Amino acid sequence: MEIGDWTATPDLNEIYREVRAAGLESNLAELEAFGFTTIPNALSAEQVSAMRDRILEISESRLGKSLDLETEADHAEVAFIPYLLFKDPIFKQAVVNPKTLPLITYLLGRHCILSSLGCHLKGPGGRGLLLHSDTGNGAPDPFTPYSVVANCNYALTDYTEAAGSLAMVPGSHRHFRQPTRWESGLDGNQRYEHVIPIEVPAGTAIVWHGNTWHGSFPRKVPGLRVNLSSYYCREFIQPQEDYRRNVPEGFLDGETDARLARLLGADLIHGWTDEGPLKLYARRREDAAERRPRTWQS
Ligand SMILES: O=C(O)CCC(=O)C(=O)O
Ligand SMILES: [Fe+2]
Repeated sequence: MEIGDWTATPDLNEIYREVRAAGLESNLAELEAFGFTTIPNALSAEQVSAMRDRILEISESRLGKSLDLETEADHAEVAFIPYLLFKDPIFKQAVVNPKTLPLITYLLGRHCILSSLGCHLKGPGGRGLLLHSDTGNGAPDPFTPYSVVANCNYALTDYTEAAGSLAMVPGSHRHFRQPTRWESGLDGNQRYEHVIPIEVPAGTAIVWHGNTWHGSFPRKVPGLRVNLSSYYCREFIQPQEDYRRNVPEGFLDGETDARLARLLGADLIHGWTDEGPLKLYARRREDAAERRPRTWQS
């Protein structure tokens, strides 16, 4: 049908027309029905190899060791390589890709923002990345039917289950909760019965609703699985006023506990740059274990 300028759906009319014009209407149907969709050739072969090479260079310097895409055996498990956007102009192309952005805009609205751009670099071994919903990263159950976060995962190496591909649970965006620990396994007798591997060639993008349960399989062969995770969120997740970077010197003097500091963002994890999130998570756990009040990050 022709989409009019209907007053009941003012944003949606235009966003839907953009989805249709980009040839993504069946992807939108898949997203609605199953909570995810795959877009073949979202990146060209040149874009894939340029992004992958750059990520490998950045990872080598970050991890302090040399890495081999084809034969790597030492780098086990998953390392998150954060904060890629400003590392090379090529990464802009992933974030504003006309083959994926209309679907992200459909899920999160026109004023959505980039939340992070990183790589889950995976070598052989380990448990993989257990099933989870990205919405649950800060939101309690039950989740909302609409997406508050959404992900676009680019395969920069071929995805097969043995190579450590993305894992999905079709339809799980309608569970409105995180998987339990009995529902989150990927391997051996811990494997969740409804999980499927997303087996696609490099250059494919996989876009999913923030609620959808996903993870990635352990890699069973030598070499590296490289992805690029372009992760977006709705604008309202941001505080309205920016306190965190603007607390005046001395403002918290005399506060006897950390509550006010925390309200102003003292122990927020989001907002990381090159250091990535892991140290911040570890410090928050330590503070909780020792019941140590933290007044501001140093
Ligand atoms: O390893 C993967 O590709 C999955 C990464 C993931 O869970 C995410 O980007 O939210
Ligand atoms: Fe995730």
